[in-house]
Amino acid sequence: MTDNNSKSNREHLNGDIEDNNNINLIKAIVLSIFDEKGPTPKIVWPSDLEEKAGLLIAMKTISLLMGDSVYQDSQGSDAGVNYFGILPFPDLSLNGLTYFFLIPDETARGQALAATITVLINEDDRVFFYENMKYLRIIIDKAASQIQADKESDNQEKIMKNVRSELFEFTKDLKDPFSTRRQIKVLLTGLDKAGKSSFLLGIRRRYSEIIKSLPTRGVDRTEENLFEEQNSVISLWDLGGQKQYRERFLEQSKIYLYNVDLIFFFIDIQDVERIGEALELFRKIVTSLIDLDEFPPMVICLNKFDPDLKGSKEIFKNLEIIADEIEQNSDRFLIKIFQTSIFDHWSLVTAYSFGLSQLSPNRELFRTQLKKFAKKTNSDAILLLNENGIILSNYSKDEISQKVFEISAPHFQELYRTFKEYKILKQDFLVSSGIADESKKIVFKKIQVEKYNLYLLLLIEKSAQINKIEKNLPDFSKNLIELMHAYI
Ligand SMILES: Nc1nc2c(ncn2[C@@H]2O[C@H](COP(=O)(O)OP(=O)(O)OP(=O)(O)O)[C@@H](O)[C@H]2O)c(=O)[nH]1
Ligand SMILES: [Mg+2]
Repeated sequence: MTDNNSKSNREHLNGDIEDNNNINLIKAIVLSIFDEKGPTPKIVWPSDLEEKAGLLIAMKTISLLMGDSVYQDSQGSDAGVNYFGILPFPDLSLNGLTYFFLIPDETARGQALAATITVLINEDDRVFFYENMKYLRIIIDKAASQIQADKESDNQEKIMKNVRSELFEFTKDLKDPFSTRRQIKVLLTGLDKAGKSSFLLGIRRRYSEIIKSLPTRGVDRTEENLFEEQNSVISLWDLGGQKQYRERFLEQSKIYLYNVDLIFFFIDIQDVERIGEALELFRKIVTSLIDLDEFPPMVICLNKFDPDLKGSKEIFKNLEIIADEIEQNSDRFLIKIFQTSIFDHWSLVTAYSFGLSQLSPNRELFRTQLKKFAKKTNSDAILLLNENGIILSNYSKDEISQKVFEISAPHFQELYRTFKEYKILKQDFLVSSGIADESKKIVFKKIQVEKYNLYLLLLIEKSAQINKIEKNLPDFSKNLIELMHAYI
């Protein structure tokens, strides 16, 4: 960022907005609407943004929203259309945060117009989006709701002007809007012996170390890399649960809980006597978080739910009591409860992946892409996995297919791993002969999305042709490329 640069930019603005230190951060704001002329940049700031650039932004964002099927099927009432995504615009050297929504309009096909609001910054500054997602979402969401509610398109100009001043106001107050890497803090907490450290070893398939592992002293910090190259550093803080460490953690909750992005809380459900103590710790953490005004998503692992306990009535009753208690205490948080065990690798993967996916601002866009692909390939359910078997995104048509999938997917992944290990796999996919009611099959397929090695699991009709998948794969992979760059 040279002085020269900022000067010319200031002239650009023509006194349009107030001068401030971060004037360079937000480069453009565009409201695009799909009208009779196609994707159109309706309200554009700065006013002298190149016409070509405006068009490119409108085309790219709207086409991702509409694809070809999602919008047509929506009939104007698809509640799933409100979502955010981060998209690179390499031709403009910009990165955009886009909100996708529909504007009700009786005269339009499907009774709605597809629309996007895109805020653009230099591609080098993209961490700004990730770091400030929470606030940016509120500002942009509000503007979109106003546009949706407003019958007069004349007011759009005013609404967009407001967004602009709110965004500028917001960036003015930031200490370091130009930091280069997003720092993500993930905590694993719970009583001692709840199984936190074993969970992490299990996820990493370091089973032989589990029996040797000792109680954690203080904090054990490691990093998670979903991909070889990523924009963020994900730090996992495995907090020792013994009394002395627990107390220090609660006393210095500011240090531990400040700016936390995600919490995994572990309860040993076999240790019936200490369940009360575990819940008390949970309540204390929730209170501290509220005091600090931090509301991270929380994943609760009801742990040591080993496969041989699945029939136990007593355990089931306990699980229900714990779930009720947790939900009562945390209505201001996004909470998801999982039953986990180190003897059920998939249970670890599901809980862990759910948590990590909460960190991706593009999770809704990924799901939309999977949904589209599912329609085109007649799939009931799809999972997208990274190289380590972490689930990046999933979609299922209904609960039954999700269940069938949950039961069969892990076996598949295991089979694929084994076959690959022994190099007896000739092609890059595996197909089951028939599962559940024999009318479905599962396809496990390796896909290459630029430098990323990914895996797809699809639950499809037994009669479905594999070439239907092959045919639609290039488009699907192409759409994923840019989302992958911005996954985390
Ligand atoms: N049966 C069963 N045992 C488990 C499971 N997970 C962990 N364990 C055992 O529970 C004990 C404690 O596990 P850790 O992972 O060290 O527990 P922790 O929560 O990290 O404990 P602290 O570091 O002291 O806070 C070990 O003996 C593990 O082998 C599980 O899912 N099922
Ligand atoms: Mg530990």
